[in-house]
Amino acid sequence: MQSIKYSIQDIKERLRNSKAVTILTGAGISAESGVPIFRGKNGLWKNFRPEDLATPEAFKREPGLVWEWYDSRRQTLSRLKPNPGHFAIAEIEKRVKDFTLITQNVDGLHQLAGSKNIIELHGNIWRVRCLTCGKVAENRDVPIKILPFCECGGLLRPDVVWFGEMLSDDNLTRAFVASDNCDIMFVIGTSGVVHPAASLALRAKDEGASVVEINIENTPLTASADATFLGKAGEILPQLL
Ligand code: BV8
Ligand code: ZN
Repeated sequence: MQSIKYSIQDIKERLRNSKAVTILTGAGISAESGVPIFRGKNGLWKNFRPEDLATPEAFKREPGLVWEWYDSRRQTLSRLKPNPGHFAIAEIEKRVKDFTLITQNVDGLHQLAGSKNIIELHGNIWRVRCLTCGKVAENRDVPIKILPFCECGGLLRPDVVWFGEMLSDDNLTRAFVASDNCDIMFVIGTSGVVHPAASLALRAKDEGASVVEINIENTPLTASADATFLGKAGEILPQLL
């Protein structure tokens, strides 16, 4: 496997000599597990785009419709498993002194694959949060009763970050620290359009890290990456071990 300037061997060498490694993943790392990506042909659900439903306004207006979308994603996810790309990332974490995984995904597949130090920038689809008392709890009901309510009687929402919502300060700070202090950052399976996640690779680069992109196509991040490996994450990542 060859990127323009570097071979997998070169990257393996860099990885071996790195003290601090940060990995940023997007929906593409879960594609080979069968999880639909957001911005592909099958990114629509009942002709709705994620940007139409993953918003506080949509939930306020039609909580039932938004919960139907999340319930259908949870039902699909409950039958899916991590793929070799997730497992390779969990293995890299074991071999590196200082490792951080930053994921935009809400599917929980990195945890299932054994990753430990994970920053879930956009939350987790298996957690719910009460709009009244704020209680956050894990909820694995498949299907989930629509509409779901808290013991306090408050309406439950998915504990994810919607468009137009702030990411948690704590997660964002941890993600900035992990981007600023790594020797190498891998950016895997993300279209690089959603901010502030998309800016993390530029931060890492500005702080002197090597940025290695793994994607099946070029993205807005390709121009600033030191190396881009075009191909499936589930096939490329195991070659780094
Ligand atoms: C915020 C959780 C401050 C919910 C998600 C105009 C310009 C710039 C920014 C904005 C703008 N207008 C608004 C904004 C801000 C907005 C934003 O970035 N919008 C974008 C769409 C332009 N961001 C926000 O609102 C964020 N908050 O900014 O707060 C603020 C506050 C108030 C007002 C303004 C700002 C919150 C963003 C979080 C949204 N929540 N998800 C849920 O999942 O239900 S985002 C959603 O997109 C997912 O989390 C997903 O992970 C994420 C990013 O998408 P990707 O992961 O990259 O997935 P995608 O399908 O796009 O790409 C998949 C890639 O994989 C592709 O490149 C494909 O080639 C590749 N691939 C496929 N198969 C493989 C593969 N690669 C390797 N191997 C394979 N096998
Ligand atoms: Zn409550």
